[in-house]
Amino acid sequence: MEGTGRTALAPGDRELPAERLLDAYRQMLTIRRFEERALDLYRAGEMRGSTHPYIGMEAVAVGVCLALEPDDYITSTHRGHGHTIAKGGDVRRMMAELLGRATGYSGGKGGSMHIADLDRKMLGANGIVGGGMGLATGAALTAKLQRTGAVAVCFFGDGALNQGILHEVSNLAAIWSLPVVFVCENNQYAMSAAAAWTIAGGDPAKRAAGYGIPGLTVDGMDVEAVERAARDLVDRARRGDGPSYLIATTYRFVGHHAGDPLNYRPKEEAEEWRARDPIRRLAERLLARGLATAAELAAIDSEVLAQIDDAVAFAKASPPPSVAQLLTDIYA
Ligand SMILES: Cc1ncc(C[n+]2csc(CCOP(=O)(O)OP(=O)(O)O)c2C)c(N)n1
Ligand SMILES: [Mg+2]
Repeated sequence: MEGTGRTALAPGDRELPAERLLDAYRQMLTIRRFEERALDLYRAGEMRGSTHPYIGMEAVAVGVCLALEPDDYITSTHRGHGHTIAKGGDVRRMMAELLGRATGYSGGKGGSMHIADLDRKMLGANGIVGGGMGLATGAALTAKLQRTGAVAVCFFGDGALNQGILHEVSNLAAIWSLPVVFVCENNQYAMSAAAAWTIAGGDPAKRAAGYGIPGLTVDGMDVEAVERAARDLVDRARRGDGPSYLIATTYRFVGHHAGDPLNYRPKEEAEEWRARDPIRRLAERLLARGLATAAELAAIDSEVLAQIDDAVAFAKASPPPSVAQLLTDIYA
């Protein structure tokens, strides 16, 4: 797998068992419904601070996390809800954090971009573009020195591809052969800047060659393809063969953040990507392969909606942080 290239596997190779695919479907739907509800709450004025929805990109977080073990680390971005849910995070505590309640992941004082779940080795969303890169590489160094066998995955966006720290960590991870996979979610835009205007050298996977590590590009709208590509790279890292790049080609169906007027990209482009909706695509495959019935998928949808309702009710019933908590957990 040295050098760069596209994932060579044909669909149908190394298929996941039905129950894991159904789990993937449920998780992607949980992310979608969580984000839709967060947008509703924002528009209703019930949420202070903005949020960056992961709608459209669900197959990336879920596909990669399907290839991970519970003790593997992930680092996240400002668009972190999908990563947290895919790593097994608690939607009640997430929703409580968004609504500024004391039961939230950061005691209700951090909001959307300050959600971490150390028990699940989810090392945190991050408001700093590229901010997870050093953390993931450090976690990989820890795993290597302590010989735990864990792998770290660093999720980041196409905008973060051009942050200087990526060069530093790629070089360090390569010379020390660290177990880290750098997963770029290339959703074509960094805020309103199109990736095509900002990324030099064309295919970003080729950049991996500069460090002598593999760089793959995968269809980020296909959860099975993402899982297969991620598994190859994660297994390789776990064997001690070092870091790699995975560039997942994807799209956010909605604005950069909840208040984005979305006036910078063609409607037709968005429609083309919507036609590749990763959740509908998996549903169609499950039905076509006889792995689920329409009624079973509808039941999952209802269960997911009930879970989100429950999370909102939990959050709304929780108190805001108390005055006594005002000066706890802060560093400045
Ligand atoms: C170091 C830094 N620079 C700039 C910003 C402002 N900012 C927030 S999100 C964003 C775009 C990030 O784009 P990308 O990495 O492609 O992720 P996406 O939003 O598309 O998921 C920018 C420039 C920031 N938060 N941190
Ligand atoms: Mg982007």
